Amino acid sequence: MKKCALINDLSGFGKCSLGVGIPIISVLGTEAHPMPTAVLSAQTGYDSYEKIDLTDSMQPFFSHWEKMNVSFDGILTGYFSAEKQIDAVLEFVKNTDALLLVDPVMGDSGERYKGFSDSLCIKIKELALQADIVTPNITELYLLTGETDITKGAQILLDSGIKTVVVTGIKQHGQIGNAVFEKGKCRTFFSDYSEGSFSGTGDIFASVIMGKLLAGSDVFSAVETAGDFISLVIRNSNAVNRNDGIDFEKFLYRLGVDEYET
Ligand code: PXL
Repeated sequence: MKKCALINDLSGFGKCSLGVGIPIISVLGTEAHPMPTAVLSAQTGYDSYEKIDLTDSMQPFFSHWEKMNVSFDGILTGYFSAEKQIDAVLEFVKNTDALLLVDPVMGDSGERYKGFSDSLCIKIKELALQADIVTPNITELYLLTGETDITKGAQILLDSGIKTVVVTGIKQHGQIGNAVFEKGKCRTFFSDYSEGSFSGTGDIFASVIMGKLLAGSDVFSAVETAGDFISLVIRNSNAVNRNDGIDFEKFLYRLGVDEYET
């Protein structure tokens, strides 16, 4: 089977990060290998949370993976809480030809998440510039490029050498779009929009894209599937608190690969 390293936190509540990445990559037919950046009682959007930081474990964990002689087809990164974590990842990705998808988790709805200092955002940008694909929302695109114009912001990232830029959460005419930019190409895929913004949708989006790409899809159909999946799940979720996340579990089977022999 193909292998994907998932570098992200594990949050007890808030259905996000590894909590969504592992099942989604798995249901799409790839082995998920988690490298936790932190363990939290709940994601940071809640009023309070407890956190165990795993910064100092990451480099030894990567070294151990190297000793095990494992190699990865994909590497998906998400939430980081310290610059040193990203230094460990930069070292790890140096010696791999895996597909690198960096979800530059920094903020949403015009605001940075708690704890995202200027220096952490600069380090996240350094990692993003090594990626094959990045999936910023509009807030993160601005934090990466200083641009509020989506096309101009995406172009800056393409010009820095990133092959594919997927800008998420573009609201237009009552729909929500995700725009794929590659050199000389731009296609936006719209899905039905339900009011609100929910924990973990960015993580679900990036995980579906990685899983679909490793299963052989092109990036355009991967983005279309990811957007339609999130739209379907939100319409069928009963979220009272945005921090709780959405009920992706009920629809995981829709992503499933059904071509295996029984
Ligand atoms: O879904 C993004 C995310 C991931 N991990 C943690 C977070 C957030 C957003 O707030 O707090 C811990």
